Amino acid sequence: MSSPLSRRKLITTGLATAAGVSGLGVAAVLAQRYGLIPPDHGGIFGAGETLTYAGQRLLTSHHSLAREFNRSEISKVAFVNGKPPQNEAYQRHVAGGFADWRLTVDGLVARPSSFSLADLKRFPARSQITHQACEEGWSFIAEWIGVPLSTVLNFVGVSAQAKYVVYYSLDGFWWDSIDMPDAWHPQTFLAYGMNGGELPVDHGAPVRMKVARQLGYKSVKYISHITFTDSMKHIGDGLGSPAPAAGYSWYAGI
Ligand SMILES: Nc1nc2c(c(=O)[nH]1)N[C@H]1C(S)=C(S)[C@@H](COP(=O)(O)O)O[C@H]1N2
Ligand SMILES: [Mo]
Repeated sequence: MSSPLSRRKLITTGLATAAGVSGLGVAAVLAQRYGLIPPDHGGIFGAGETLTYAGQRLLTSHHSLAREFNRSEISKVAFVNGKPPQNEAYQRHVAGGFADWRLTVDGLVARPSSFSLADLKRFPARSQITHQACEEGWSFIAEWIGVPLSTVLNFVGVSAQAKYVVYYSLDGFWWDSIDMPDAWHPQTFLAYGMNGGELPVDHGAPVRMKVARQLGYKSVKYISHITFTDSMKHIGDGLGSPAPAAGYSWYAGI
């Protein structure tokens, strides 16, 4: 077995060669060998997306943490992107304090489940004070309180075949997906609290995904359904997220 260092060097050289000398096709071959093809690998930017994603996954630890801050560093103003769901169902949830809201978890799991907000709050709570950055250029630091997605993964018994977690907003429009390393990552949360209080409606009440190591658009608000799959082919347009169609990457690591 080669040492991690030489393997890393080999991979670095391989990726550099792929990018610079022999064209991006080699990167795809390398990524294919390691099973690191992102869902948005097609099209004119696809080779670049594959290079970024495979490079990240091969060269950086799956467990490296996003920086955490002190309470005194929490931003005075937390920006908001997008509007709460405009449908009547959501208005009813808000009026009823989310008592009837449920999070459905299905797909490649041993125990498909449905959680109320109270169910989620019975799991051990965790918090993180991290930076949220939007692709539009603004960012803020906030405290997010919730249950690590890994806790739910263990509870539902996610299958070894699962490659992606797909999550949907109850606005019926926003959705996204992440790979299993980010799903198991200790800073990937189902967040139901913010800055010491309940998660505000503007920030995704009752529950949002919080993916600390990727851009804000991966942190979908108003989550109501999570599913596990081994392929993105038949989900949405097959690209893993609405982001690629809008010119952004599926893998938005920061
Ligand atoms: N359901 C839903 N989720 C969403 C959005 C949205 O408009 N609707 N905006 C996304 C984008 S682009 C960003 S940057 C963050 C912003 O989160 P915030 O409004 O809590 O700052 O949420 C993401 N999740
Ligand atoms: Mo964003």
